[in-house]
Amino acid sequence: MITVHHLNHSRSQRVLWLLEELGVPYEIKRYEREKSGLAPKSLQAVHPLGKSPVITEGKITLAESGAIIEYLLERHGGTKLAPPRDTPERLRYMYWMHFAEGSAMPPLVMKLLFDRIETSPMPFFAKPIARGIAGKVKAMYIGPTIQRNLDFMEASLEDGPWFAGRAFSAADIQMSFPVEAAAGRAGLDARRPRLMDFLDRIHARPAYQRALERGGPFELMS
Ligand SMILES: N[C@@H](CCC(=O)N[C@@H](CS)C(=O)NCC(=O)O)C(=O)O
Repeated sequence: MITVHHLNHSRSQRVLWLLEELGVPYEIKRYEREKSGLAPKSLQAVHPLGKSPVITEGKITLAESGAIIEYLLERHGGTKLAPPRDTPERLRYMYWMHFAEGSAMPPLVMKLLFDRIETSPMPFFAKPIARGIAGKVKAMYIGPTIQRNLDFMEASLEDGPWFAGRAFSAADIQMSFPVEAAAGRAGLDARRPRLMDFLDRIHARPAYQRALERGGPFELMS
């Protein structure tokens, strides 16, 4: 049996969704974020990095959502949710599978952290310095990088309704997290209609809704 070590409001929602799309049975072990937003220490007993998602199946323990998705497709997916090898769609699929965590998420996580620096309580004399530095990093690097990524993602959906092209694939599941995060905390809105339509279409999928029912509330931190 597959166990998904599921942290509330987190990337492990994608794994639940994938398993629902595949129709593969699984159980959930739940972990609640601490006040700080960090995962509880108990997750480190499952995997040394203590991040979610992690899955266990028999003797296998696997972290990192991209690796988990590839593993689950190889072992339980058959030919589902990945375009055939040696096709242009497969190359697009690979690209977006890696882009999600390699390029899209880092500036979105940086934005979350630097936004917090700006609003965190601190001694009055430190405030202008901390806010000044945070504002500069956001203006020089984080904001423009997020906007360029979003423009690129929006343009790529011109070639097909899904990230790998005409067919829905696991790349859409992997890309859902940065798109949801950008809508939640980085200004993604109706000015990028293809990405907003992507969100509407994934939210309407029965497997997405089943995963929400099993996983519980899913709101990305701001
Ligand atoms: N690149 C990793 C990122 C894992 C990660 O940072 N997960 C977050 C949840 S969205 C987490 O566990 N945060 C709590 C913490 O860092 O303590 C993946 O895709 O699995």
